[in-house]
Amino acid sequence: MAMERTFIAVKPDGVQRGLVGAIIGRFEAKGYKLLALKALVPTKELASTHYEALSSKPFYGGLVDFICSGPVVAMVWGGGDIVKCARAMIGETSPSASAPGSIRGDYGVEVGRNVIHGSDAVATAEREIALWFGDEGVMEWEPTLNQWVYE
Ligand code: DAT
Ligand code: MG
Repeated sequence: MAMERTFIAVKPDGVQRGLVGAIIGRFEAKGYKLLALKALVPTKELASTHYEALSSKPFYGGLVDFICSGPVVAMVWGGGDIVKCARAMIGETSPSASAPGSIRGDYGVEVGRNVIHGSDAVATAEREIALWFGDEGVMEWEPTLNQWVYE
């Protein structure tokens, strides 16, 4: 099983709605390890760089404004196959297409208020971790309960 890192962010709607604790709880309960966490109101530069692959989309401007509209909780989580598995925990891009039990399926209604971001591939995750955390440092540590999560 590949040990990976992924970038997760609770978007301004998730923070405003008081979902930070519930979302962190899901990743903790799954058995993943928290490697970095901070709260910030993203600058326009950070948000537009984060979403630059979508810059030709008609919703890009509104998306960037939304991400800058309030506090975001940015995190790095680590674990076995975490990039793909975190995306499954998050659900589909649209909450209305997301299964109940997934984060977007349980907490969201509209695509433009879908509560959470998760990296879509290992290379994207490393790019996003560098963009959001840079030289601030992301922890490396071995949880003492790893032996009860991994064989
Ligand atoms: P995801 O967040 O599932 O990786 P994405 O990378 O395709 O989805 O898009 C980034 C964000 O842009 C998404 O979380 C919400 C917004 N978005 C995507 N498609 C949209 C659409 N058709 N209308 C409005 N916002 C959209
Ligand atoms: Mg994406």
